[in-house]
Amino acid sequence: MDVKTLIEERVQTLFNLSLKDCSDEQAYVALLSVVKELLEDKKIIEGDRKVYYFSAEFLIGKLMSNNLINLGIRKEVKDLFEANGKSLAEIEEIEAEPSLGNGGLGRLAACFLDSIATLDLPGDGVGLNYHLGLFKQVFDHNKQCETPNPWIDDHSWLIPTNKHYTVDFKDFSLKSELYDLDVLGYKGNKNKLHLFDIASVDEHIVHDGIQFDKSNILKNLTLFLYPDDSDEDGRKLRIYQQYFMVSNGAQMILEDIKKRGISLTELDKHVCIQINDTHPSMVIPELIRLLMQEGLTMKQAIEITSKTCAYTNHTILAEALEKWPMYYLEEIVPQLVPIIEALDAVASERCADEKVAIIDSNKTVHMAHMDIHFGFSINGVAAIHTDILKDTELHDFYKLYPTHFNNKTNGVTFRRWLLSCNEELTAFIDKLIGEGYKEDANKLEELQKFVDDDAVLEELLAIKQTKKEQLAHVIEAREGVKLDPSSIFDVQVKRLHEYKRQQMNVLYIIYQYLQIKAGNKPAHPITCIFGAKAAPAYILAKDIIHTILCLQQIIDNDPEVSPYLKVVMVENYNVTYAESIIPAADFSEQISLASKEASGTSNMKFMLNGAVTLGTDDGANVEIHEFVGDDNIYIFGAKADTVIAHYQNGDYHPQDVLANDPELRKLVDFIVSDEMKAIGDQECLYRLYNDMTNKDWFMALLDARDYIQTKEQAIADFNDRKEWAKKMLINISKAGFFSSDRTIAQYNEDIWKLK
Ligand code: CRA
Repeated sequence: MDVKTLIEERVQTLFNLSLKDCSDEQAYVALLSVVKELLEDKKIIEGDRKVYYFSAEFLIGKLMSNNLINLGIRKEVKDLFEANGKSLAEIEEIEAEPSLGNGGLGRLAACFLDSIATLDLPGDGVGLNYHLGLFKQVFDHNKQCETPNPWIDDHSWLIPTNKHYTVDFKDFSLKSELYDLDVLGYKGNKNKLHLFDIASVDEHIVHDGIQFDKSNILKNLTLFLYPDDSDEDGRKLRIYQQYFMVSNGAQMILEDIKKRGISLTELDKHVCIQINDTHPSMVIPELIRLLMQEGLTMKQAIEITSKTCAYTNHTILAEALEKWPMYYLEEIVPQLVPIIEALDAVASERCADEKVAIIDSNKTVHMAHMDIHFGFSINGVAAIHTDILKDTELHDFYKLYPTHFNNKTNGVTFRRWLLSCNEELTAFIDKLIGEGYKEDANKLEELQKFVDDDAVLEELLAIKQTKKEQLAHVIEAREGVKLDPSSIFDVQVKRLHEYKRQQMNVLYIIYQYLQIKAGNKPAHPITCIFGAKAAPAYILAKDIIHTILCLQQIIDNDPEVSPYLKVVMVENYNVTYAESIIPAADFSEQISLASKEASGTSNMKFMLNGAVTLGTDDGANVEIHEFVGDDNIYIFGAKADTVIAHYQNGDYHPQDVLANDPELRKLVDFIVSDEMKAIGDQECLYRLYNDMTNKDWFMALLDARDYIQTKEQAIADFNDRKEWAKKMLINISKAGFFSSDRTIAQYNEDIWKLK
């Protein structure tokens, strides 16, 4: 039966209505039930060897659109709805977005699953089924507040399974429940994302935003992703979560191996476990423990585990390289302690230097160190990041295991970040070069032959304009803010963190505001769009949000300024929001302090959608720069080696910068000006001001001057529409390398070696 008839009949059976007469909600429910069945019928990708991607985060986003694309039926379904007076886009809106991730790392995991299936490789995800996700952001009095983000209802994509495992903690045991999601490859077969849960989780214990009793593990284990770990109970809960995830995953893997009649001594020939950052690191001692329970010696178990596990590092920020006090582990998972001690002993035989110890002299366990000593591969996520790991951050490990280090520059799935979110651009590319690029993204290069074709350049500009108008509608409906789609859409969307330097963008806005007040209008009106969540306990990040929202208000209320400058920070930025913001961007803000952004992935999505990068020589910006050349990107700021030297010498002082640049001082002073204090919270504003002028750990003032000048240049260049359209075209044509299909092919070639 064809899909149209299936959907029509389903509406009839479920609601006794015709498609024309049913509501959008009913249409969604019927569509979901049909699509789930179509997925169920798909073959599971099989192979003798399989990868398991262990990750605390899978920021999957809404799934309907992508499933329709990968099933190859989106057009049919769209036409069917249209013929019945409905809009597929509006129906897709109904789906709740799971917020099972923070940012790049979680979204990367989701892109990877899509590409693994698309390349027809056997590979499943292993994670947790957080009921309330990260949190939902709401703004109140220009401040971020956190509320729960429930997403599981009667109409979710989760498939209950009958699988259960027992996970032992020191004082109690938990029985897990496993839910699966089908992950379908593009026009292909499927893998699974396994999300573990427990039945006793109780959403009613949450009160006053996202507060809950962090010690009540039976009721809270899978409530939230990364519950606030600013206190000890929060940190311990994280260990409970992490161990629960990896123990379930390891048990599932071993069960499968035994079922296949494979000897556990051959595990490494059939399984590869990719450890996504340090959150799943306990899988190493857990796997060793389980193998020993099955009768292997410790020596054998260590050797096999080491040949099975591979680790990806996503950051050099110390705060994210997890270290746990040994007494936490003794209190929660004492069964792992003797194993970790044994691993530490083996490691110190290989090298006695405390710098590479698993357990340091304070009895703190360094999770990343365990991964590196007892994994067969360690990779960074962009060329410059991997170089910094080898040369600086992990240099001592690199000396020990030079052949284990490798780079895998991140990528993004074009199914979501082009085909699904930008139908107009997709259709235009199809017309120009055919559809081959959908299977081989490098074919986007063929677009280059149109670089002097006026009609093509004009159409590109027209598509961008359409996407800007669509975004303006979305933002007006959701935020009540009216944007001018003929202004430049300058976008910085990513987690709020000092190293990403949203505060430097704030200085630019103040600069432009003061210029306009002084009668100097910008070369072109500009709209600065922000989207970012701050970690609930990250005070300074929340202060930056507060500052942005206050500036937004001041500018909105100033008729002298608002025709030329507009600021909007969207509430609850998430994958769905990104899907309408990114296609509409003119400028892509990638302004992290060089050396600190391991890769970045929104930079790739923006480029693919024809935005031009304004960025530092950091993360994957470096590679983007190499691909597009100097003329099609705006690079500014201190280079990574200069920054690293500043940290090593301790010779960066924001006061020195301010002493030499009185104009810059005026910009910073504006944060605590009367205008700002009249509407803002003085404590927040002063905290940010004091930090920026006295500490400025991520050196926003160091690059601010160069940043402002570079952005002014970009604004001026924007006015030459034809030249700008060429930059857009070149960016799109060079984006092929940043497909996650390429990244995954490289993981497979060098690390996983499936098929
Ligand atoms: N924050 C890096 O900072 C990178 C992603 C995915 C991050 C990004 O630059 O693109 O990982 N690191 O590799 C991270 O989460 C714990 O470290 C990120 O998302």
